[in-house]
Amino acid sequence: MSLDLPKVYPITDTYLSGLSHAYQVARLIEGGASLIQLRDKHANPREFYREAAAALKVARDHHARLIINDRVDIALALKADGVHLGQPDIPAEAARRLLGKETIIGFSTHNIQQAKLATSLPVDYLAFGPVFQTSTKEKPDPVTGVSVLREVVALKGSLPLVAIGGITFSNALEVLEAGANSVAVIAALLANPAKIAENMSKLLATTLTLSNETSAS
Ligand code: TZP
Ligand code: MG
Repeated sequence: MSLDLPKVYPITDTYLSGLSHAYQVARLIEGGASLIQLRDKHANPREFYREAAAALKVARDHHARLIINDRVDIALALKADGVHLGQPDIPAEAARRLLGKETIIGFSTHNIQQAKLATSLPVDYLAFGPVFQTSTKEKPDPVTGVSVLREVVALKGSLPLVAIGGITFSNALEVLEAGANSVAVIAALLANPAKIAENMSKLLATTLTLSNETSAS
């Protein structure tokens, strides 16, 4: 069955927020998040494992799902809800063999060709971007804009699609109206660490104004 993605898919960032993954997860859940990705490009595997274990406990206590960025080993060891793979990570087929069919696998794509190839992979959702300019990712791929996102919407078939990169309160609706099933967001939710729950709930509320026609697709 196709994965039912929430309209807003927050991703943690300890550098930007200055907060532990577990604390960010708690605040995001307080704001209404039900699916959260843990992303850490700086911690070593041992630290990331320890932080992810603590964050997973918070998520489990609140029936939210946690996806681990990059690290299939950590997702497997902790029995997390899923893993998010990038282009340089281990192949989706290998991750699927290790994790089994129930675990969510997401896959990042940055251009039309990658998105096309990804439609035949054993993954549960595609991420596409950066749709807009982002300062959060080091060495991001070129900005795609909403028009290329629309082309991906047209080719992806029934695979759920997450738009990522520079998504804010001002452009989230445009991206969802273009046909993305969800928006993955870092800076707009975490840059003000005192307002994570508030911003999460505001962004979710923004997406509720989507027309039924768009949100049913
Ligand atoms: N992949 C493409 S853009 C991006 C990632 C991880 C960063 C998104 O962060 P922000 O702050 O929402 O632009
Ligand atoms: Mg990655």
